[in-house]
Amino acid sequence: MTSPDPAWLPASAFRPLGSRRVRVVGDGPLVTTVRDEVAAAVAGHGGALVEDGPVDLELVCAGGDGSEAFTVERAGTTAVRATGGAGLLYGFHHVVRLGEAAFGADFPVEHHAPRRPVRMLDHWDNTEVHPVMGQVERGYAGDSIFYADGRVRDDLSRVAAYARLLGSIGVNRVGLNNVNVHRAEARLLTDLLPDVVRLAEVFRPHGIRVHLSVSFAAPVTLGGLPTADPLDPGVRRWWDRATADVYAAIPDFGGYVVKADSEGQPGPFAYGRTHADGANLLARALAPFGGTVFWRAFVYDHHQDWRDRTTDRARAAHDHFAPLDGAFDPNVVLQVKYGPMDFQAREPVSPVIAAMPRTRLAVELQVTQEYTGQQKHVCHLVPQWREILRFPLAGDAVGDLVDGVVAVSNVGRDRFWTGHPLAQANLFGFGRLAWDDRLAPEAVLDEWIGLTFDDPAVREPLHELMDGSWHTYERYTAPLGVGFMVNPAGHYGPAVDGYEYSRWGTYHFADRDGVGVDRTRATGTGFTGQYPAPWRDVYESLETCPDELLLFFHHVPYDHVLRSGTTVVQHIYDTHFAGVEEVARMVEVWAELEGRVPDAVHARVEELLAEQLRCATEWRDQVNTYFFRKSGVPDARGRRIH
Ligand code: GCV
Repeated sequence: MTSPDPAWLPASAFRPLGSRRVRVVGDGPLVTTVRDEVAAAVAGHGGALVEDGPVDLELVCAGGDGSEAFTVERAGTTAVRATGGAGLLYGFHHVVRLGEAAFGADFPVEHHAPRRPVRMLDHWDNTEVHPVMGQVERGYAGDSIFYADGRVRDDLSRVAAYARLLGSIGVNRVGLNNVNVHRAEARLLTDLLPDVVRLAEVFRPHGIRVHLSVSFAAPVTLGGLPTADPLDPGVRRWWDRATADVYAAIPDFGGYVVKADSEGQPGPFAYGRTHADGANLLARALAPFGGTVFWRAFVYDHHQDWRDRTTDRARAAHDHFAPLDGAFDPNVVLQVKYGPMDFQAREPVSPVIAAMPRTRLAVELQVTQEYTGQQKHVCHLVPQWREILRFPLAGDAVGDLVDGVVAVSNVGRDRFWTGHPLAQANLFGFGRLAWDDRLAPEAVLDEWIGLTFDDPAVREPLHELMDGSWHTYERYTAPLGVGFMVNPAGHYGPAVDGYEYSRWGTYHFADRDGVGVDRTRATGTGFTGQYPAPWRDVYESLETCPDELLLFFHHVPYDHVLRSGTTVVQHIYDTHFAGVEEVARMVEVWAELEGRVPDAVHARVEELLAEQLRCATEWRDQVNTYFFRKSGVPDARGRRIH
């Protein structure tokens, strides 16, 4: 096969509509986008965008009410109907995804609507390269597609392709800069605003509103005021004015994203104020314009003393935020990481999501694979997100308790956009699940494969390679939910004790007798008490705690017998051997795909799988050796441990 375009389009590469005749009815900017999309999809394939006469596909927008819903049916003609431009756009992309199935047998009217209004990607992009965090913090796909040399790039063609992709999967908000806001990036709010206007223009035609991450200290650092106290009238005036200026330039600006009092970022605590005081300050500046503040709940003590077993980082978000339920303005969305720690391959769902019924919430996922192989490893995360979003936390599932799903994006200027070409499936799958978390992960992956590769014979091997890859990753890394064990420097590769005596609050407490963190109410940090019934008791008890989370909640001896019937230490050995074998099998499966996928894609994935196998082997050997040395317990099957 020939090499792909150097800028290989992300998934859903807009399959053409072939020789179909299509009519688009309606007015408005997003209807214009649909017309442009249709024109591009039929051009050169014998199809046509027509005004009259018989058609194969009719796309009708009956109004301009902002609705994102649409209906689709087929009775001789395929018809998509919406009352808002966004609905029509989503309906059009739905038909593209259906492909031939949209034009086969007749089918009755189907109603489609997103399950929640907020579907957002946050970019941790810096406008310039920072010595410690690079240009994209936790970015594994090259430089930022937005910025170069401290400003927005002149050539935004990649951003245009990206916006188109996001529109096609239903993402409707984008955060344009890193939540860690440094001096340079803070200026996006003020003198770099004309640059932000250009980005907003590129996203707007795809139904996407842009957001800026702002520094809580901006009134001081940008405005020269003596304080950023949220109750100070001068501070309030500063935010009101800055916000009005943004809306004068970008009338559909989405609002702010704020990381406050977290990992060194400034916040209301410095003034003895609460996070509700801080969030409401910004919310009130945004409210007259219909803007929203996304206030992150990732607040914890990052200068912890490892000797102190009573401080538990997992407790922090709930301790800080649950007492504030009901105190936030209606245009505040509290953005909560899915787990109580930090985007690990396995964590329980954050109890904050059940604790704040009077607060608008969004759950935050990580598409960028910081702790899941950094886009060097195949780790298809859609099954994890599905599990999180459908987890029955408080009667209702997590997805039903939140207004929004937010994720950290994984794209950059890499030839394949996501470093690992198969990591595009995570980006695509995020959008699809954010739209409807009841979709089956295999079905979502199947859509991605169909939209991305030409040869139908790749489907089965790709499913074999990707469907279970999150579990594979989990098997060869930190065991039984204990988390971390990564290199502190970059979070890639094993360092079992890397974080053990650090200030970050991420410990496993392994000694000669056992391992795990006691978070019970009876003898530990009491974290289990933050959960509603039944989870507070399910997690509290050794008998009922699920195996995969055992070491997150309990410190147990190595010979503790899991619900699966095997001991903890034997489970560690078994899963680590199995994980590496599974990666070796991935290498074989991929080898069979040579010639069936574009050569450059094949070469890149082949190279990365070799690295995944090397790294998984290193994980296996370090973890197994570590626990063998600590416990002195040999592998029951006599395999080689170093
Ligand atoms: C952007 C983790 C990451 C940081 C990230 C932080 C956050 O700690 O390592 O890179 O900061 O989470 O979510 O704010």
